[in-house]
Amino acid sequence: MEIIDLRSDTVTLPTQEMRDAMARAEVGDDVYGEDPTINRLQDMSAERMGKEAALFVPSGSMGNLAALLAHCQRGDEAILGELSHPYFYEAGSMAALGGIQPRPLRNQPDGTLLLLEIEQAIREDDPHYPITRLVALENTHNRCNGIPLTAEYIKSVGDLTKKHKLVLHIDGARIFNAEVALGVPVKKLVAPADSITFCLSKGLCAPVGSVLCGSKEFIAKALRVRKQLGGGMRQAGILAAAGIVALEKMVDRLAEDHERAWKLAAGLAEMPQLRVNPQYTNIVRFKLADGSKQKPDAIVARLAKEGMRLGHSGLWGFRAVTHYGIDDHAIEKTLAVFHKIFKD
Ligand code: TLP
Repeated sequence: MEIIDLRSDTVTLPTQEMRDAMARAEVGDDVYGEDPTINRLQDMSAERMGKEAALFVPSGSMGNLAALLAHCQRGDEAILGELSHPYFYEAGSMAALGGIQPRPLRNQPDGTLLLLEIEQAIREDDPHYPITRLVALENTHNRCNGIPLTAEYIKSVGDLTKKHKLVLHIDGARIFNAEVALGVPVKKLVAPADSITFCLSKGLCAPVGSVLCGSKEFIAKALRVRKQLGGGMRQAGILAAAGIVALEKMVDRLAEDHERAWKLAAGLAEMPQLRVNPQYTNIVRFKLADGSKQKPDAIVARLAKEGMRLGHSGLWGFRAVTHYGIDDHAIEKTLAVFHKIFKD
């Protein structure tokens, strides 16, 4: 059966060019810093992000955690959005493994945190309080409909963190979707940040891996943390080779994913049974209209019978994510199946 998998852009498969590059990759022991392909990917990543250095890590979650552990001490506080990935979806790792206290603030519908609320959350120097160390932003913002944060907003948060001698980390798992959607170079988007994690294995289709970027001093600390977390890999140049193809070949085409997400959102919005959130990049979030007789689980099961997979939870409704494996036909078929479900 034809499978249309809209659950996430994490389901993308490596392209043939990636598989060829992986087969040919020159490798070495990266724990000794001797894998030439990883070294090349790290250099390219640092260059692309406008930072001094970079570190290849197995996942976005490890990239965020390594950043938090390298920046913060036990008992420090990290200000971040209540809908942000490190707070919502990383199994409480910063608290469990780093003794870092998260200070969640309300995310605005546009994914931002209010500057005033950040400023109010910064602790005074008082032994009763934890030390505020870090602010984290997410760009694009998954739970906020994949919205990209603008360079102006990020700069205003960077000005604030500098003023208060705090660190700014960006979870840029989908930062290239932001670059493409805003038409602003990624270097400019991340310039105010002290560190940034971006993912190679989402819309960019590499099978594994994320990259953490920042100053040389910060990356040296993060390298030790990566080892503590068991993330020091050996001949992983075989993975980095796919990451290099991801960076060189897969960024510009993200515009196609955004266009298809727009078509999907527009088609779903025509159905009175659904309420579709605003769409910005490759993420479409929607819910059943109030009073609907349909049950979300039944819809998911019915879609599955037709070979279609969607993200769903009682907490946030449906999520459909477009990616390299989703073509125009997949969008048309998805819309046709929804029409059929609502007709029956
Ligand atoms: N997000 C996944 C799930 O974990 C929710 C997805 O399907 O979207 N930052 C952001 C903004 C992410 O969306 C994700 C993955 C991560 C970090 C973590 O990346 P991985 O899965 O590589 O640990």
